[in-house]
Amino acid sequence: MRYFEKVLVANRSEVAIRVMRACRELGIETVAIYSEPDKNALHVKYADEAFLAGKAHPSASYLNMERIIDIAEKSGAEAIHPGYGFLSENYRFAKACEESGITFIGPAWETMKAMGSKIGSKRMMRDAGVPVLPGSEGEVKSIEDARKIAAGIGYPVIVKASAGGGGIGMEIVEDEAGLENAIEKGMRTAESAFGDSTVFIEKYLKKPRHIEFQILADSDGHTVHLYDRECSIQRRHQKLVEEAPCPIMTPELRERMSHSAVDVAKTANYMNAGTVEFLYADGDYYFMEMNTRLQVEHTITEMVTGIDIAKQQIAIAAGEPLPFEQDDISIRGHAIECRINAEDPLNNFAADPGKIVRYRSPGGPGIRVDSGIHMGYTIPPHYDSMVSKLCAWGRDREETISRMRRAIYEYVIIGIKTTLPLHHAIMHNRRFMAGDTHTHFLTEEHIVRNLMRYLREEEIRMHTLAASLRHGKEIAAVTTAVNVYLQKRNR
Ligand code: MV4
Repeated sequence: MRYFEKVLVANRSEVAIRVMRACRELGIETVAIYSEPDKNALHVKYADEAFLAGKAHPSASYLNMERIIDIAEKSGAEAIHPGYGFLSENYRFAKACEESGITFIGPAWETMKAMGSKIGSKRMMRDAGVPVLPGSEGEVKSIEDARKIAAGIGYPVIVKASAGGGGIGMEIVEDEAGLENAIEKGMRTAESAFGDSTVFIEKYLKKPRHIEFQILADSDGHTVHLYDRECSIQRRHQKLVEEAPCPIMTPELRERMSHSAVDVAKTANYMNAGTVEFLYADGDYYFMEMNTRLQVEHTITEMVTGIDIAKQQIAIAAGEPLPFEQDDISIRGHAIECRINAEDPLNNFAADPGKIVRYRSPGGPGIRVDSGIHMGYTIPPHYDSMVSKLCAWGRDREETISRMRRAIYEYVIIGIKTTLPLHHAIMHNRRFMAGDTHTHFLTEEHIVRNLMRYLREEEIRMHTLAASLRHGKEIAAVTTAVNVYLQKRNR
């Protein structure tokens, strides 16, 4: 089945390639768009056709709706896949596609709009019987109102922006004395970030886990889940490590949570691949939000279910019914994803774009690498720092961790600093090995502060070499830099 003749992929880097791979398997021609600094990027080379969308700034290129729709029309693409980030959750873009007679590979724009409001989606799901955290009934209208609600649910509480995302506008409140300030600060931040100052409050969970369910729903409303993922290991609301399934999942909890996840999708009239996010603490779970896009971490669900989620998205958008029932879907083994970012974990994760002077990608049993980089490639500084996703599959969690460690050992990226050393440390942390993670895992385990202690000389040498080669230092200077690092560690 071809579904479409030609699809435009409105994204860049690894996810653009991921989507084009699905198209190529389906015999669909691909159209890439690119910004000026991306003219030599891998996704441009991979596509059958590529068009310049505009200058480096996303608003001129990857967020330039008019231009993208124009390119789709000119190239004869019948559908647009938005990937993740950029326009993927922008209902105005989905609506504009529809109005131009182009299929947006995603849910109906009305669903995207409804799920974009945290207050609206929370209310909708509560009314449908899905567990949500106790809190304000919608928007906080006055400080008196907020005081009453907070006193009712008990401190600590959290102030959240309804239009929010990425933790922006979130304020934790320990007691009544801090409430007024937190609401004002949350409203101000939300207004400047989203142009919408609407905030709500709810009970704050101190160390929740982030557990999410992958959903697939076709245009007839046939909805299935593809099991769960654990995504608790993150830094400043950026996920770093994800795994499938969640290591603490039990058959009873999965029964309840998956049922809720499917209820969420059905309540939202959902069509497409999607993710239902929950917070979990002490045996209870609560609906957080629904992501209406293909997610970065879809790969690990593909590894344990054997289902190609990107291909399913395309089939669903073409109006095809899902080719399986819930009972046909099972999981086998365990998968982990490490996000490789061009960042220096030893320098507060400062972005470190630049030229890759040596590159060797891992391989062998159970390894999948989805990346947008290669030897000699220069990472432009204008975009997200995630450059590669290293995924491992094993028959059980232990084998998966050992394969991930082995793949990290094999992975050579020289010329930029990356999060590889951090992943080495996480994969050797005792609590991680025990599956004992939560949203404050990295800070509580002091992984970053103690990074040196986790690293073998080889990793430190590689990490140091990365920067040294980039700056064209002499070998003697590199050796000195390595020695400085090793001395620091041994202190
Ligand atoms: C929370 C919470 C605790 N209690 N809500 C962070 C981003 C946004 N999607 C929701 N977030 C949280 N909401 C209540 N009521 C803790 C977090 C949170 C978090 C959630 C998921 C993954 C990582 C996190 C890290 C810090 C805080």
